[in-house]
This record gives sequence, C-alpha cells and structure tokens, in this order.
Amino acid sequence: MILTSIWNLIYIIQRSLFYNNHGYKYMHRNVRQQNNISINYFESMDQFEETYRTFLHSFLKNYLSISNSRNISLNYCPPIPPDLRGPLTVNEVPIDFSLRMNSSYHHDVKFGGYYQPKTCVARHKVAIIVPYRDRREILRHFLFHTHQILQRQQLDYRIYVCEQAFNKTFNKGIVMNSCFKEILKFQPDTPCFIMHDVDLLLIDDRNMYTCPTFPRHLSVAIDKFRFYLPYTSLVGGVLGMKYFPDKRGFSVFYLAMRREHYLLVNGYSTEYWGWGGEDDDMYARIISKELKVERPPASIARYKMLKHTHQKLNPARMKFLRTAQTRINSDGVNNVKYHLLSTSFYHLYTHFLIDVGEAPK
Ligand code: NGS
Repeated sequence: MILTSIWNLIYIIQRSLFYNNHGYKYMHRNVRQQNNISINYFESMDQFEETYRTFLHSFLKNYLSISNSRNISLNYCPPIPPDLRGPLTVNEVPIDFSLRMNSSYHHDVKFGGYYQPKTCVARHKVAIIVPYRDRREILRHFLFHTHQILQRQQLDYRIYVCEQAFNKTFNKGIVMNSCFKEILKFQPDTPCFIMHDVDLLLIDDRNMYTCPTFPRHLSVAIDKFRFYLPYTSLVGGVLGMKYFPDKRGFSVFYLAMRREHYLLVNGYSTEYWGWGGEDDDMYARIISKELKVERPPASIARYKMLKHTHQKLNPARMKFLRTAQTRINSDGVNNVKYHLLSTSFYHLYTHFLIDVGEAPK
C-alpha cells in the first residue's frame, strides 16, 4: 500500500510537471523539437507510464484477489450453527419493511439478497429459487422471515425471486428451469438449489437448507395439512437439489453435467400450465433416474402456509402425469423456451423477470 501511494505521488507530480491544457501530444511535439535529451526523457516517460500501469494493474489484481478471498484466514463455520433457536413463531411484517428499498431489518444482507457469514467460512453455498407472480404481501412476509433464518444457519446464500411476467397462465416448470439456467450464467459455481414456494414459512430453523446427497424434500409438515405429509410422493413446497459444477465451466453445461440431480432429471416438465401436477411429475423423474427423496424428520421440517388466492386449476394435469416418465428427456431444462426480460438487484433479492410464453390453445 505504502509503495503504491509513493508511486502514485511520483506519477501525479510527473503529470503535473509535463502535462498542460494542450494535453500530452502537444507537449511531446514541442519538447521533441527542442533537443534530443528531451526525446529520451519522454521515451523514458512512456516507459514510466507503462511500468506504472503494469504495477498498478498487478497491484489491483492482487488486492482484489486478497479482498475477495477474505475468508481464507477464517475457519469453517461449526457443523451445527450455534445460534439456531428451534421452533419459531411467525412475526407480523413491520409496516416500514419495504420490499424494494434498502431494508434496515436485514442490514447484514448484501445487495441482491446475498449473505455470507462474517466470522467463519460457510460450509454450504445455496441458491434459493422462489417462483413468483403477483403476491406482493406474501413475498414481503417470506423475505422478512426467511432471511433471518438463513443467516442463523450460517449459509452462503442468495435469494432469487423468479417472476413470471404478464398476467397469463402460470407455468412453474418453465419459471424454475429458466431461473436455474440464469443462475448458472450468473454464478456458475452454485452447488445447491432450494426450490421454495413463496407462501411457505419455515417455523423451525433446525431444518437446514443445505446441499443434500439426494434430492431432499424439506416441507414435510405443513400447518395446512395438520403437520402430516399428505402423500409420500409429494415433493412440492420446498425441494433441495444438489448441483456439481464442472471445473470447465458453463460451456459444458449440457454435456458434462448430466450426473447431477437437476440436469439428470432434466429439471421440471414445462407442460403444466396452471395449478397442480408439476411437482408430482418431478417425483416421477427423480424415481425413474434411480434417485431417492430424502426427508428431514417431520418434527423439525415444519412450515406455516400463508393464505392466498389459488391459481387456476390445470384440467390437463392428470393427462400429463400419466406420461411423465416418457417425456423426461424431451421436456425440461434442456429445451425450455423463455425470454429473460430483466435482471434487477434489490436489497433482499435478485430478481429475474421471465416471459414464459403462452399456454397452447
Ligand atoms: C396435489 C397436487 C400437487 C400439489 C399437492 C399439494 O393434489 O401438485 O396437491 O398442494 N397434484 C395434482 O394436482 C396432480 S398444496 O395444497 O400444498 O398447494 O403440490
């Protein structure tokens, strides 16, 4: 730092001595005409500038790499986060809690809804995918509540709100798949995805949002179902899936990463327009690829479901469910069609606005 400051100072003095209002070229020409010594001097000035630039560049590179890897000297966070509280009550959202403005309620969360523990290196890096449309109050509640928990779980996480644009029939499968692809463009090293319905609030922070060995269904016990799992093949609500990034990066996304869960099952089916069925279809995919579904104990995997108006039921969902296994390789993340309309960064979330097209007539 000191060396660079001295170097900067010399550079500024040099510039103020030899640069005037006419700029560098003007000075260069005039002094050239005067004598050869000056020419040599300016040649050395060029060298000086070049050396300065190289030095500054290398300094910035090193400085940035040191500041980015600030955690190198820190230890890993403990396997069991010390601040977990167990069962939680759901608090009202304060009136001044704003969805888009900087929130004073989660001051440790960085722009874009990103967090990493300050005092230790997170053991788990997680992307939370929240498919969304038109439930502003519910989203407020979800963000207010969930950020607190994920911080206590000492995760390195980012919340992505993936919004379907326009007031057309909802297609959760396309929203999930497109969001998954956009996240991998944005953060190619994301190892773990949690697909999270916006209306579910976790009410026991021991239910860790970590990367599972198998796909993990996290919302086992929901108040709406009196805290019982309605049927064993249910994987809707909150589902975690592991992603093993390939060292060679995003360019091999479709080729070399089939071994990991989301791509192995080809993501969600894109055929379900309206409410219901896409999660049951996902279960068929998981099972047919010989993966298991893990579940944490119902005593901690507890959720409160926020009340909201329901979407239009999909009358064709049973028809598609019957052919779920035959469509795995031809319908999913490998051929999802969408347009990303915008990417925005708010204090508490990264926002993708997605045009999924229209349901076939
Ligand atoms: C089933 C739906 C699932 C849904 C589950 C729970 O009936 O998509 O209810 O829904 N399957 C079909 O319709 C084929 S919930 O009450 O939690 O919104 O996830």
